[in-house]
Amino acid sequence: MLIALTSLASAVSIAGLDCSSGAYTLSTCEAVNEMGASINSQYGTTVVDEGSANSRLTFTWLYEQLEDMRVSTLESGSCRTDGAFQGWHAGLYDGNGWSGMVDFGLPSSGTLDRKLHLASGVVDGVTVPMIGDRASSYNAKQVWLNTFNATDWDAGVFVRIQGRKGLYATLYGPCDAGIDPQVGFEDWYTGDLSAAQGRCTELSWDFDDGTLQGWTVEQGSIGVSDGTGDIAYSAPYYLRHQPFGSRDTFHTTSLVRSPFFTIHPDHTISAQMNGGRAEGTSNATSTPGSFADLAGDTNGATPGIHQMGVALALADDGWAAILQSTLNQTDVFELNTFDPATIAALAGQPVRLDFYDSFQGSWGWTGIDDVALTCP
Ligand SMILES: [Ca+2]
Ligand SMILES: [Ca+2]
Repeated sequence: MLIALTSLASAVSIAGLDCSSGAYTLSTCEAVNEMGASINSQYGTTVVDEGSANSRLTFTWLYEQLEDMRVSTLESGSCRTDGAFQGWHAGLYDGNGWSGMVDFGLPSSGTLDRKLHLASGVVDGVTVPMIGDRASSYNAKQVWLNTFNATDWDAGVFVRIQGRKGLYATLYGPCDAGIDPQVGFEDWYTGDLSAAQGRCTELSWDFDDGTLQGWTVEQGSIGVSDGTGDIAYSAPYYLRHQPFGSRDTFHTTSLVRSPFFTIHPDHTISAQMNGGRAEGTSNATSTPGSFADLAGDTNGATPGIHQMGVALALADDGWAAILQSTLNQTDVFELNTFDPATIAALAGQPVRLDFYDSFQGSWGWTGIDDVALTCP
């Protein structure tokens, strides 16, 4: 009876790796087992099987590929120094596109551009235009690298199952701030990413879902506003001093930061701005080189620069350029654009936007909306 049960079990399939055996890196092993189960479930029959005649359709092969990637990119510190990834993303592709699941249960799907080796897609109903826009490959090594922005990646392997159908199994996460995943994954990928790097990718934030859309409030009193108290706001939500009633009076210096992104020489970077000029009713009288040059609060007696604006911050936090309203003192928005030559000179660099306010007084507030990187 015991023999019969054992042979029956091995004849059906082997469900996965024994992650507790000590032979595997636990996080990678568990991710591979979960991905294999998810892919089998999505396909509707067993394709990832330790007993498969195709060695690439086994848990062991997937583990070896993804562990090699983890060690050579994450543990080596070329992408991230603590060796960890955030989660997994796995699914199926065919001649028309791809669909899969993210580890925490989000469905994803999209299309493939086989000529450009680019993938676009939708995750949980939200269009993710950046998937593969900077890099996406299924090269001879059968690896797939997507870079979403200047820090976030999704990378792993794909395997043909039959005809034009196949599976993909990837890990995802961020590189350390300031490390471009296209650089961090270069040695593992062993391919030319320059063509993908040459593509201009549009990106924008309108805050119209009432959230910061990935921007972070570091300090101070700027938040997402629905325009309450501001008579002529042009859109449902934007970023502004909160609450509006205290807009011209004393506050701790405010700083709100965008996610990192990488500049392309063809990018135009602009923002709709309303409220006061750089110094309320006046234009800027000095140029801060970084956030550290600002006063800690808006009291005129506090040492440092008192000003409002949007700075283009480099990975070392230095400010390469500043966008400030010079025509305003109005609730109506106007479009302000960074100097194109300054943007072109920063091509390839990971940067982010710092929206700051260390000024108080008449028109002592500024609002921003529709912050956008556009391409020709
Ligand atoms: Ca808006
Ligand atoms: Ca202010």
